[in-house]
Amino acid sequence: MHLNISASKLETHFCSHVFPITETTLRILPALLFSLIPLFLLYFHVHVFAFHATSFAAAKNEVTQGAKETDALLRWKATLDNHSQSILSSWNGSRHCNWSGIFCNKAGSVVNISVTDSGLNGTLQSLSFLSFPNLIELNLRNNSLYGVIPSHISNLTKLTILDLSFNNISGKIPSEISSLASLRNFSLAVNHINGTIPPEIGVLTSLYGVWFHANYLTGTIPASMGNLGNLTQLYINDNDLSGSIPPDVGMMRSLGTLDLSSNKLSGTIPASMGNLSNLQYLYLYRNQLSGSIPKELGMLGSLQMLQLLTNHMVGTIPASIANLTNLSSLLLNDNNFVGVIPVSVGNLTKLVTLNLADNEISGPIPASIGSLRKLSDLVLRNNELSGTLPLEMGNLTLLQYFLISDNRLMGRLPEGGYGIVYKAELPKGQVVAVKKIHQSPNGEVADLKAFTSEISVLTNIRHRNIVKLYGFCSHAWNRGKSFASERL
Ligand SMILES: *[C@@H]1O[C@H](CO)[C@@H](O)[C@H](O)[C@H]1NC(C)=O
Ligand SMILES: *[C@@H]1O[C@H](CO)[C@@H](O)[C@H](O)[C@H]1NC(C)=O
Ligand SMILES: *[C@@H]1O[C@H](CO)[C@@H](O)[C@H](O)[C@H]1NC(C)=O
Ligand SMILES: *[C@@H]1O[C@H](CO)[C@@H](O)[C@H](O)[C@H]1NC(C)=O
Ligand SMILES: *[C@@H]1O[C@H](CO)[C@@H](O)[C@H](O)[C@H]1NC(C)=O
Ligand SMILES: *[C@@H]1O[C@H](CO)[C@@H](O)[C@H](O)[C@H]1NC(C)=O
Ligand SMILES: *[C@@H]1O[C@H](CO)[C@@H](O)[C@H](O)[C@H]1NC(C)=O
Ligand SMILES: *[C@@H]1O[C@H](CO)[C@@H](O)[C@H](O)[C@H]1NC(C)=O
Ligand SMILES: *[C@@H]1O[C@H](CO)[C@@H](O)[C@H](O)[C@H]1NC(C)=O
Ligand SMILES: *[C@@H]1O[C@H](CO)[C@@H](O)[C@H](O)[C@H]1NC(C)=O
Ligand SMILES: *[C@@H]1O[C@H](CO)[C@@H](O)[C@H](O)[C@H]1NC(C)=O
Ligand SMILES: CC(=O)N[C@H]1CO[C@H](CO)[C@@H](O)[C@@H]1O
Repeated sequence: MHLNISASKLETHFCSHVFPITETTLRILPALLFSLIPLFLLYFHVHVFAFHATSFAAAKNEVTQGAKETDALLRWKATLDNHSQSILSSWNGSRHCNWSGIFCNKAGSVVNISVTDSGLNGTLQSLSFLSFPNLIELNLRNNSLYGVIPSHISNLTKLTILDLSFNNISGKIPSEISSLASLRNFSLAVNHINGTIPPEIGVLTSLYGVWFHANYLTGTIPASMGNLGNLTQLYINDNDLSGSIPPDVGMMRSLGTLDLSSNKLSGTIPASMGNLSNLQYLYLYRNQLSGSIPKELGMLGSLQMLQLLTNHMVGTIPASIANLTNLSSLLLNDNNFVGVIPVSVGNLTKLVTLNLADNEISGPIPASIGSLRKLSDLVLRNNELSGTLPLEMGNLTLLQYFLISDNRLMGRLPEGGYGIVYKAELPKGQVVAVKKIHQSPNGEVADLKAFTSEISVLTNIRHRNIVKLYGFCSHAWNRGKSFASERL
């Protein structure tokens, strides 16, 4: 028998000439043909000669280019530690297109260097980027590279994919990245990069994805990023970015994911963000954002996740939120929101998680909440909610976490999917209500969650109609759980 119950805390945790056939042309046609024959022969000669000359030159260039590349790769290999050199044992001899991680075009020039997850230990400083004019992808993800990103990376003018994530790279992002005009995917995630995001990034209009998360970036989000009209994914979370979110962010019309979470951003959420009509995931949590939720966010009809938790936001939850009918996760907890839970919340029928905890929200829990049939986690604790729990809540059959402590709620827990109450009498003569939690088809875990949730409800509601929790026990042997409460 456990008598002290504390409900577990929920952490919600991409070659032909056309002659116009006129009467004149038809009349001069024989003469025209005659005059064309020598011209045509001459053209053929010149062409054949030129072809031989260029192909000879090209072949020669290929050889020199290939030798430059081989040399550059071997020189870089020699700067890496012994373990890395043994991993790159195939990097030997002159047939570099056949080395592991090296991919060439038909002309035998390197287009792709992809050596990932290999523990390569060394710096990029000694990699002669000028030797790879045809490089499209440089992927050195998940190695042990350290040191800075050399400014001569700018020589990789055809680069489309640059992935240096999961290394120990430090220093700043060089402004010379502005020369990488074809860059689509740019990942520096999980390194030790500091300094600011160079405003020059705004010229890289081919960018599709930017992953700079989990570094030590400081300064503000450059307004020039508004020029990145093709950018679909922007992850700059888990850095030390400060200042306010520039309104220019609203110009990145292709954005599907915007993650600015866990920074030091302040100021208000710009209303222009309502223009991001393709946005599906918006993470702004763990910052110092203030002001209220702009009603324009109600225009983000594609939004699936809106996570603003742990900020300093104020004001009411706008009724326009009802427009976000694709939302599955709405986390507004740990702010200073006031006012009531809008009745229109009932329109968010795809919601799985709704967390409004640790705010100053008042008024009743609207009956419309019973329409949220997919709801699994409903966390409303530590607010100023009052009134009784609506009977419609019994319709929430998938509810697993239901935390409503530290409010001013009263009333009976509606009968629903939680189980049946039995009346029982203890040996001492006390009459108790015994509730046996029915076995969940999903097994113990789901059962235990529902059980814990209900305990939380029962420990926090005080009303003459509701029983005081007396204790609970878990009978593992029959896979059923029950608890007893004092009768009225
Ligand atoms: C690396 O290998 C070279 C030659 O095999 C050796 O001289 C050197 O000591 C080795 N270095 C380390 C750190 O093991
Ligand atoms: C490189 O190739 C040469 C000759 O082909 C061979 O003798 C040598 O052992 C190779 N080195 C490594 C590290 O594989
Ligand atoms: C290099 O080519 C040879 C045959 O052409 C092949 O047997 C070998 O596996 C290749 N090496 C690599 C690393 O691809
Ligand atoms: C580069 O090589 C890697 C590894 O084989 C491959 O996954 C990637 O698609 C290649 N990149 C390009 C641009 O072809
Ligand atoms: C990095 O590579 C190692 C193997 O070398 C692997 O175990 C690890 O899961 C990889 N980490 C990431 C983040 O890809
Ligand atoms: C990489 O090499 C440096 C010295 O060359 C060494 O201090 C460091 O521990 C190595 N890192 C890893 C992850 O092996
Ligand atoms: C960035 O980190 C390097 C060490 O890795 C340090 O020397 C430099 O001062 C740091 N710069 C900033 C702006 O913090
Ligand atoms: C987006 O990319 C397309 C080609 O993929 C390009 O034509 C267009 O200019 C780019 N748009 C922007 C805003 O850069
Ligand atoms: C709701 O969405 C529609 C269409 O997306 C838009 O016209 C309307 O302004 C939005 N309403 C609010 C209150 O944001
Ligand atoms: C909610 O949906 C109902 C019907 O589905 C609609 O009449 C009502 O206007 C919606 N509320 C809001 C605030 O969009
Ligand atoms: C939802 O709950 C209410 C009150 O318990 C009930 O009257 C109503 O029939 C339920 N709606 C549906 C569709 O089950
Ligand atoms: C040929 C070329 O583009 N060279 C450049 C390589 O990168 C360095 C550093 O950015 C530049 O100074 C060179 O002009």
